[in-house]
Amino acid sequence: MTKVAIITGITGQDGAYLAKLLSDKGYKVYGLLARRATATTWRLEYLNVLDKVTLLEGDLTDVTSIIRAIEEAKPDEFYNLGAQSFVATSWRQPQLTAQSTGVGALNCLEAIRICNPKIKYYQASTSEMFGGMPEYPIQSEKTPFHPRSPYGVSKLFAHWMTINYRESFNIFGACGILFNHESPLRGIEFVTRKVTDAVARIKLAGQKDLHLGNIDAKRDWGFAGDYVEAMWLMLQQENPDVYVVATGRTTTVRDMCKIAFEHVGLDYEKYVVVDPKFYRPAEVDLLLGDPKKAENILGWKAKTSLEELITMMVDADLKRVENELKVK
Ligand code: NDP
Ligand code: GDR
Repeated sequence: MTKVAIITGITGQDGAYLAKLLSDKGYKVYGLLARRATATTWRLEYLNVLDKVTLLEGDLTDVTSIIRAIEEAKPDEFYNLGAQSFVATSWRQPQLTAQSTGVGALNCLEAIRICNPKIKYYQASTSEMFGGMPEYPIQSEKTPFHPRSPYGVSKLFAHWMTINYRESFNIFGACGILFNHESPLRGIEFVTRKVTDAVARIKLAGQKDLHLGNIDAKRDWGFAGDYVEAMWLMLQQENPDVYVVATGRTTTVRDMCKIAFEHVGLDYEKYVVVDPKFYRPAEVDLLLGDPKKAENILGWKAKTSLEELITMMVDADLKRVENELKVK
């Protein structure tokens, strides 16, 4: 029997990779498409998966639209990847973030409870829930939470709601606490892609410098293509659970810049300008995940090194900039 999945956030980075993974596995894939003034399906096109998915209009803040989508798709699995996911924006639009990132998850769980409580639910939880407190330099499923942004607080609400719906209504709700993961499909506002795009523009298109915020922050960066596999594995287990998904290696933004610039033969120190405009009201200084549980129980391991990831992203951005210059 063909399995059916709904993905919220299908137009985002992870949504596109997951849509590809599931459709390659033979799933019928539906995606919730939030109404926007301009098309947002470029990532699905990039991975050649747009014509293999069915998009249903809906918004996480409108529970009736989620109920409609479930009634139409009749899914076995529901992956809630939709969110206002940019941490910096969450201070400027805290209520929107709480509604889509936090209450949005509750809306999905309610829709499942009402329509069919047997649907398996995946919640996109995040390492931002830990807040990078100095007393916990390595974070695992047992580390206490201390979110440091409206985004992190909203995600923690969604995380606990998932566990609460499991305990209250026996819904199969799994939470993946994913650490940062990137790809050539990463939004341009996130630091890795901001850097790889700038490297390409400095190399090929005369960009002079790159303004960044806190370059001493440390992140555990992996490849999104590897991480969506872990999401799927969590819903194939007998019981729902919480898993940290990470590489187990942490690197400063500064050293990530070094890798990116060196790939095109440039010295990052000549171009990177520290600009307080990009500092955050509260910073998460250090994220480093312990992925042992995911390794032992899911059999999952990150396959792509940071060097492979960043050079893959720089190469993709070099191609994009070359194509832009050809059109001009
Ligand atoms: P993106 O920002 O790339 O994608 C977010 C998606 O959510 C987009 O498709 C966006 O639609 C959609 N969306 C936003 N608001 C709504 C809404 N109100 N109703 C319906 N859809 C909405 O995020 P990623 O793909 O990087 O991340 C996927 C999920 O995983 C997110 O929940 C994120 O918070 C979480 N996460 C991500 C990590 C990472 O490092 N990437 C790490 C840990 C967790 P549109 O395109 O129309 O704006
Ligand atoms: P993050 O990712 O906040 O960890 O959230 P981001 O790439 O935005 O920032 C990572 C670190 O880099 C520092 N930084 C900058 N960040 C941005 N965006 N722009 C800059 O100019 C800049 N300069 C320094 C930041 O301060 C931060 O320390 C991502 C998102 O995908 C979340 O949705 C997800 O939950 C977490 O990862 C895990």
